[in-house]
Amino acid sequence: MFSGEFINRIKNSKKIAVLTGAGISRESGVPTFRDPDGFWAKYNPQELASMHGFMSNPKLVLEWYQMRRHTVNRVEPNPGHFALAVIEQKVPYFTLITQNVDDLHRRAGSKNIIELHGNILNDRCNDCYKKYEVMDVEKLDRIPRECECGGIIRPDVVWFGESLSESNLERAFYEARECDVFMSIGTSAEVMPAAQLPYIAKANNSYFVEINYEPTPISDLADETVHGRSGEILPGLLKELRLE
Ligand code: BV8
Repeated sequence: MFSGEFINRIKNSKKIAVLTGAGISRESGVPTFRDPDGFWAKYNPQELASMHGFMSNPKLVLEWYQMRRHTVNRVEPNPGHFALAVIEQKVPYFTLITQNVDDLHRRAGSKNIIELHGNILNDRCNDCYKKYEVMDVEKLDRIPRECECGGIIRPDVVWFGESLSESNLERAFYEARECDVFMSIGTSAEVMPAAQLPYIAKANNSYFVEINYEPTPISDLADETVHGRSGEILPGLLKELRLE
C-alpha cells in the first residue's frame, strides 16, 4: 500500500505533521461537509457555517449545530483516529492539525492537536470569546443568547469569512515548514488557509503523502497518494510500521 521510501521516512523522521479533514471521521458516522445527510442536504453548509447564515436564521443554524453535536456525542473515534494516536506515541515529534470540530482525535488519544476551525462542543461570546456551555435550542428564552459583555453567543468554531486564531495558524504553518514527513488525510483540500499547509510542507522538502477517498487538487503535489478509506488504510500503515 505504501512505498518502502515512505515507510523508511516515517521510521527515520524527526518531525511528522498531519492535516486531517472531515473524511477521517466519515467511518465514525459523521457526515463530511460535501455529503451532508437527509434533512440538511438541502442546505449549503458554507451558508450555515457563516456569521451571515447565523444572523439570517440563528435558530436554524443553532439546530444544525445541535444535530451535529448529538451525532458527535453518539459516535466513537474509528481505527483511523486511533492509528494516528499510536504513531504520535512512537515518533520523536508529531503534530496533528485538524480542520475537524468533532473532538474525535482528542477522544482517540491524540495529544499534540491544533484545532484550526475550533470545536463544536462549546459556545463562545462573539466579542470577548468567553466560553459558554451549549444549551438545547428549545430551552433558550432568547436567540441568540447574549454574553454579559453584550456580545452574542455562538458556536466556538471558525466560520467561513472569519479569520482563524493567529497563534493556531502560526503553529500550523511552522510545523508544516519544519516537518520531514507531511500527511494529508480525508480532506478535499478546498478550504483555505488549511489547504496551504501541504504546499508549505512540500516547499520545504518534506515527503508528502495524501490519503483520501478520491483525488483532490493536491494529489499531483504529493509524493504518494493512497486512495481509499482512512479507517482501513491507517491501520494498514501501523502494520507496515510494525506498530499494531
Ligand atoms: C479565512 C468550522 C480570512 C465550521 C470550517 C483563498 C482562496 C479562496 C477562498 C478563500 C481564500 N481564503 C479564504 C477564503 C474563504 C474561505 C474558503 O476557503 N472558501 C473555500 C471553500 C473556497 N475560507 C475562510 O473563510 C477561512 N477564513 O481565511 O479568514 C479571510 C476571511 C474572508 C475572506 C478572505 C480571507 C475560514 C475557513 C474555516 C471554515 N470553517 N469549519 C463548521 O464545521 O461548522 S471549514 C469546514 O470545511 C470543516 O472544517 C471541514 O473540515 C471543511 C471541509 O473540508 P474537508 O474537511 O476537506 O471536508 P470535505 O467534506 O470537503 O472533504 C472530505 C474529503 O474526505 C473528501 O475529499 C472525501 O473524498 C474524503 N473522504 C470521505 N470519506 C473518506 C474520505 N477520505 C478517506 N477516508 C474516508 N472514509
